[in-house]
Amino acid sequence: MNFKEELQNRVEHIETILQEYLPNEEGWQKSVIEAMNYSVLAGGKRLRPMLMEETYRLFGGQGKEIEPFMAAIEMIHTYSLVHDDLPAMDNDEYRRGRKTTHVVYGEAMAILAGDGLLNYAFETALKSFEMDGNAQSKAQALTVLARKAGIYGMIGGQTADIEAENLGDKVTQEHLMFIHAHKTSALIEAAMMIGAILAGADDRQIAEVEKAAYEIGIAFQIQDDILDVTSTAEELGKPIGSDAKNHKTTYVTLKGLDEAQKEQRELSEHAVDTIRNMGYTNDFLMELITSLVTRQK
Ligand code: GRG
Repeated sequence: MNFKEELQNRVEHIETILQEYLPNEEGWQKSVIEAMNYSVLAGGKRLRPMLMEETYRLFGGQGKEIEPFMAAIEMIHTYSLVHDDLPAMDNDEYRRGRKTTHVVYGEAMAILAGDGLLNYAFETALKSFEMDGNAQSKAQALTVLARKAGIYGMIGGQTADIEAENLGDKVTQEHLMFIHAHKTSALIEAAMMIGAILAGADDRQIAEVEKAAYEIGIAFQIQDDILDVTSTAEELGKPIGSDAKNHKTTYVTLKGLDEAQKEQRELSEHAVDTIRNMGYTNDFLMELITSLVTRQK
């Protein structure tokens, strides 16, 4: 089987898991649940649950306890996109090739859908305690999920990002790295660390995974910045040029396209080496990481 087919199989497998864990659209809260499910099922690369499961497999994990965490991280990621698209933030009309949640359901319902997804993510992850597996590892995984999504992770990064918008070209490399490390890498770190934790990796291995995931996240974000300049709206499923529109300093504006591409390749290669040097193999994971550098959407 080739990489593209394997990737497609994994996306389908993740979407089956998501369907299983998403709430039923019923009751007086039906509207918010519809908006939540619309947002999660809008498509997307499913990168975070994929990285989580592949890291779990890398360290020999075989159970189903990973599945509620896979659904949970995609719910948290989706909530962040729903809120990021709101008029008070980026005010975007399209995402994943479809109208954004606030355009379809109204602003109030989009805020609630984001809140609902964030909370439901933890309700979902907690279901892993009803399954086989080590309860202490699950508690550790929950701790990582909560922290990396919060003020010391993604929300912290989004805060620094919003403040950077008012600074124009005065944003420093240090400020930009804080944004990328927290807004983008933190959730990727959570995904891969949780995979490692649930598979029983030791503390040193978890720390190595965190380092590799940090680099993957930065490389992923640099490609996001590059695509905003070089891609098309059809390919991306969202408007291009939004960084320039919002006067954002990005890796590309700071370093230029060539240097950004070079650094991104180096980061990704280093991440692959870090994982290889741990002595475990997962060819699909390696190819997935490498493919992120050349992704077109
Ligand atoms: C609102 C708390 C809060 C956080 C928002 C994720 C985020 C933080 C903002 C979205 C904008 C952005 C460019 C974030 C950087 C991370 C990133 C590239 C997200 C898009 O992730 P993909 O490409 O999206 O994995 P799909 O649609 O494929 O799931």
